[in-house]
Amino acid sequence: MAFELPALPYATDALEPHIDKLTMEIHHGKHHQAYVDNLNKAIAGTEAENLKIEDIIQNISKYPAAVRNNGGGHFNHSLFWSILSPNGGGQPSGELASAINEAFGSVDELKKKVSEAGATRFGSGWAWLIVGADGKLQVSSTPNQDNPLMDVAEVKGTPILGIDVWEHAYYLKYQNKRPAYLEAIWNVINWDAVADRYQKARK
Ligand code: MN3
Repeated sequence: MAFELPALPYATDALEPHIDKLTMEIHHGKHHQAYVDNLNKAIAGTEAENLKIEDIIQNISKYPAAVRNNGGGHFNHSLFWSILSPNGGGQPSGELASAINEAFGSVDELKKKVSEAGATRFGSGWAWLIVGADGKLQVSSTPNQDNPLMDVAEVKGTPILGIDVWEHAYYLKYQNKRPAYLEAIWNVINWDAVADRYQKARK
């Protein structure tokens, strides 16, 4: 069974002005589609065709680079679309808010740490908020299309929020100003979706 591009849960112009329509069209329709297509090509005729993407990701060291790059790309972007929303922004609540306050002192401090992780990632990659093996929240970043669920990750955990800092995620609107993109994106973060992933990661 081949992997498929998930539909966006909102229109491509819904995240304007923070993320522009053309960026969303190309990012979802071309970049993510290419990761899906190339992942399917890379696993064609192998037993990985019958696995869930999470199962492949967690054992990524057993696979060739094409599966790591494109499987990571598919997993990461699927997560990314799901934690953005035109009704996003604001503040997290409930248990997630308590956990953030405990780990970072405040939501503002968490945002600062994630933005810093993204801004200082040289080249292409991702900034993450993860639930570690100890159940605690942590900020990390990964290069290329790696992620914290991979067995090769330097800092391992279950990602509950991920921010794409590849130039294709922001260049049309923000050009070289990655920090401006990282500031704006908090206006469209879907904290309910992040809280949902937090609850699942803790089980
Ligand atoms: Mn991307």
